[in-house]
Amino acid sequence: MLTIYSDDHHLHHGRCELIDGQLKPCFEMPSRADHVLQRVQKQNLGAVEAPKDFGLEPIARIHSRDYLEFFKGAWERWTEFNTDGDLLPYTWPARTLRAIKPTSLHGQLGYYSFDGGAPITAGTWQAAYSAAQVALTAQAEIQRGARAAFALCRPPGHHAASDLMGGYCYLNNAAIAAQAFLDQGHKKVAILDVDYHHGNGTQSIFYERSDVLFTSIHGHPEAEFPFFLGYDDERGEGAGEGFNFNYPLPAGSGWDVWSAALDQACGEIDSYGADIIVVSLGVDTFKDDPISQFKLDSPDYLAMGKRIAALGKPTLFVMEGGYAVEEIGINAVNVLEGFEQ
Ligand code: SP5
Ligand code: ZN
Repeated sequence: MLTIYSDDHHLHHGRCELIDGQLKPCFEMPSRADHVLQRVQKQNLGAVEAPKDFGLEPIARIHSRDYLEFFKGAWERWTEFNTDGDLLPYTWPARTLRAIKPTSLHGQLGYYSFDGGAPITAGTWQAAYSAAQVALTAQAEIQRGARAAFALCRPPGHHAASDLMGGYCYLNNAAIAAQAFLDQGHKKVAILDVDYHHGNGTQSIFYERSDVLFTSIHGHPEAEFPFFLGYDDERGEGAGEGFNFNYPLPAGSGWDVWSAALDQACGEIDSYGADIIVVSLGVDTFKDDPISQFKLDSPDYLAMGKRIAALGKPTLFVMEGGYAVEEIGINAVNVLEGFEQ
């Protein structure tokens, strides 16, 4: 399987995030992608290539122009404040406030985010832009006839909505790739989101559409980030009704419970008749993940890949979360190896 990877991800290295009342070093760190790349090479998964540049247009098919313009220019505006911290939001238009776009940098940052977990640093735009190109380059490989490809994206994307950053995500790499498949002639794309967290951004982007089926297995939002989306009664709206399937699971879920949900999600993907599968591949379901509560073990990821392969469709894997840095490579590449077995 071909892997697409860009060193540009090193340009994004947020300093800290708020965890249990303390500012801690960001869990979403550059070494994550480095470990996955090393494992790809160690296991001889296949060639590793740099992304091509497809420009901004395929990104603008998913993200609003005003959001992209804000994100691209935010760091430059922040340098005028002459502080050395990351750019982080601190006020959001929650209930009782107005969702209007203020003129100031921090007002706009609150307007274009849903949490304080997506710090903007000097290189964040370039890193996120390159991650989207990584996804698009892997997508093009499948478009040319490959059975599968691996987009080793960092920063991740599935929490990012059309005009919102959050949850370590800025540009929704999986959604951008799914849209590219449709724009290049495919009629039905299924997204299978196996990250521990609900892919709220991806769901919201396709919620009123029937050309993308969204399925997600994740920690129950009653108790887990992102809290405000990901319940099983969210089935899609309008033309999208019946094309959204959430499988929220309790803390402590292991492979037995998790794989039963995977079977159900795969059943929906089969019935839908997808041409293409896009997998939002987070491995924060691992038992030793520092911020998550599922109990998958490394061999389970081989079984996961095998089950996804049984769908029998061309499959694009897009890297999302996973914070047990020492094992992230083993677990992510196990999915890919399980798929190829
Ligand atoms: C892409 C992705 O996986 N994003 C996840 C963002 C999660 N942000 C909230 C983290 C809160 C962690 N709380 C853990 C408490 C441990 N004691
Ligand atoms: Zn996650």
